[in-house]
Amino acid sequence: MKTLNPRVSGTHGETIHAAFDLEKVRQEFPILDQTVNDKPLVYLDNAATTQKPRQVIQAITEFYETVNANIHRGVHLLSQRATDRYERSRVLVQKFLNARSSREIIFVGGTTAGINLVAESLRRHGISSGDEILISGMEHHSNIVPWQMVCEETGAKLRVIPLTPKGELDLDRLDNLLTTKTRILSIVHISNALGTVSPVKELVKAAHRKGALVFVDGAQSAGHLKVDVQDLGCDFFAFSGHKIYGPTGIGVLFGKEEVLRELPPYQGGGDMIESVSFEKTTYNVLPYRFEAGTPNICGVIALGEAIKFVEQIGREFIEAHEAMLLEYATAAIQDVPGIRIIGNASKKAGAVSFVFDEVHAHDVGTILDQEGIAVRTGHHCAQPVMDYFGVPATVRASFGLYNKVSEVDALISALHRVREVFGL
Ligand code: 7TS
Repeated sequence: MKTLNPRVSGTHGETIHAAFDLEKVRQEFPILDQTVNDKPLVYLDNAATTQKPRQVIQAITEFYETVNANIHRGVHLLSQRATDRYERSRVLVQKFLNARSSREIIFVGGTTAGINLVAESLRRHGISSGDEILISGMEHHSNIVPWQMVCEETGAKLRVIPLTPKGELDLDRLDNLLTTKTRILSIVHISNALGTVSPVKELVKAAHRKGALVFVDGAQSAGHLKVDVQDLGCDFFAFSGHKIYGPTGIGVLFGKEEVLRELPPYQGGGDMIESVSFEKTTYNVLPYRFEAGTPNICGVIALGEAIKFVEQIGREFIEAHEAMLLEYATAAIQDVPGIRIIGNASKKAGAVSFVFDEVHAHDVGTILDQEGIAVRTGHHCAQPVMDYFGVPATVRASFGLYNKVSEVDALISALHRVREVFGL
């Protein structure tokens, strides 16, 4: 087994340990304390979903044991309590993203739901055959398909910022792709397949100069970097609760108030109306206009707990800790003969993707699982990325705030086991 890279431990490890007791944090995640195939669980599939700390799990139990009621409609105490907690979470999210107003925070099912909401609402607002929608070559399918659907229906054109061999956006092509025809640029903040961090702020400026809106897919960034939507300048930003230590089925769509005000509602139903008659219905104010029906009340409250948890640790710490793990893992993986890292962008976060040229990613994943190591293998819902790099699938190790250097060491020794099994 490889030992800790002294340069990495010297620069980052000491500061991190001084600021923070990793073992104590790990104890907050009951699921981590178990064996898989008789080996200690090493969970390196955080880009797919993160594990949940006790305070999130307890918030869910407590909600159903002591609070459960519908919101915004009851005068009774439980309903008021549920409404208070739900709305308190909205303010937590607002602060978490540094949005100007809590009216800009819409609770949705997740990142996918947020993208679909904006795509469909923009379509109704009027996208036509002369318009263009710009995405990039490293989008998750969730940030491709909804826009394709809009294009199919309206005749608008989908354009794509290509990648470079390092797995970065080819910004030399931007001038040709981003024009006054572009209605919206929808761009991933951190690629789930490559770990590449997009230069979002520069892209927002360029898009706004052409009069285009900007949607940032923050599924992989919200739990890893400090996100400030005012600083980024984007019009929309979406993330999923389950990727920032909260539950599944809940996520957030941020939209600038002046932009949201112009957009028609996405779904009709309860809570999104001001008054309904058969002749005319008027819609509620923001953000309720975009929250039709009984929402995931418990999910919103538990997401608020996840945000508190992340803030207690501090996103600066999380970012530095994960950067250390990524740097260490990248160096160690590169040293394993027969392995090739896919995506070598100068700015990466959270994840490292790689292939053995002679072993299919799924076989690697199976052997790693036998060693107790959970990674994701496949196309990561980013098939165009796989096509660009000419691989059917990659193995992806992705990090969370609770991962340790010794877990990366366990991954590396399991990769040597793959070589043994396949006689490489
Ligand atoms: N965008 C990006 C960049 C993602 O990584 C994901 C999920 C989504 C959107 C969709 O998020 P959802 O919560 O609405 O499903 N990514 C992954 C992944 O990499 N492995 O499993 C899910």
